[in-house]
Amino acid sequence: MSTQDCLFCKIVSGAVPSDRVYEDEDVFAFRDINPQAPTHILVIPKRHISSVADLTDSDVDIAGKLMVVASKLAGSCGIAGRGFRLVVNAGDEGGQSVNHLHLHLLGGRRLGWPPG
Ligand code: DGP
Repeated sequence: MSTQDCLFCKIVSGAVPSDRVYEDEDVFAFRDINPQAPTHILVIPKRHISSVADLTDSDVDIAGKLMVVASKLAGSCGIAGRGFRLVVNAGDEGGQSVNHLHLHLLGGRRLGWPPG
């Protein structure tokens, strides 16, 4: 898929509206359209990376930055103290439906384990 056809690239560019909660030069974060918890935020790289399975050694910085931003957002959203979950779905059986790398930040309720 080209970045022109990618839904999350369109959200980054503003072509598709979103409820943005954070943005810097590398990372964009916005509320999930179909929240699975009281707090459900997607944290994505602005640069198109299709999947966590496509990360390479040259992506170490952005992969780490996504984690750091997600952790800081958990703090600013008030869920860090209670606990939260970061989820990255990959591929068909992993439940990935949008082919642009994204971390789900979920919190605000007790989360079950194992996941479905
Ligand atoms: P995944 O299944 O891991 O690929 O997660 C994709 C998530 O993206 C899913 O929880 C719903 C969310 N999503 C899909 N389309 C949109 C959209 O247009 N806007 C927003 N804010 N979220 C979307």
